[in-house]
Amino acid sequence: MKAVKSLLLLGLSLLPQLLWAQEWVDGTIRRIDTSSQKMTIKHEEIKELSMPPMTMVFRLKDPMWTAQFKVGDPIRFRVVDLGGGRLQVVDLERSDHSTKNGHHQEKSHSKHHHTHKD
Ligand SMILES: [Cu+2]
Repeated sequence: MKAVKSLLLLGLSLLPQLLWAQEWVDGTIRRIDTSSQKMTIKHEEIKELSMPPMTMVFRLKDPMWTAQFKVGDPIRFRVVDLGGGRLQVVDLERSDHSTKNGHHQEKSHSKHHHTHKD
């Protein structure tokens, strides 16, 4: 049993990250647990894991994230299923749309009605 388990762990660590965490998921941070390096995230649907939108706890790959992010932050993240119901966030970034000036204006002005020939 021990050999099987270590083989399994070895296999997981050798897999390239892209194979098991391609999908970026939108969410909002609800709670940050610094001591256990976990984050409660209200997340949108995760198709890779066949998971509907919900609020749940994730482990964090990088402990620094507990200091770099705060409750209420809108985020995008990628998650890996470690098995046994343990999910770990392996990529995390803020998805604050209001930080870029003029971004919204640019969107509202980009009309596609100029393709007609006069
Ligand atoms: Cu979930």
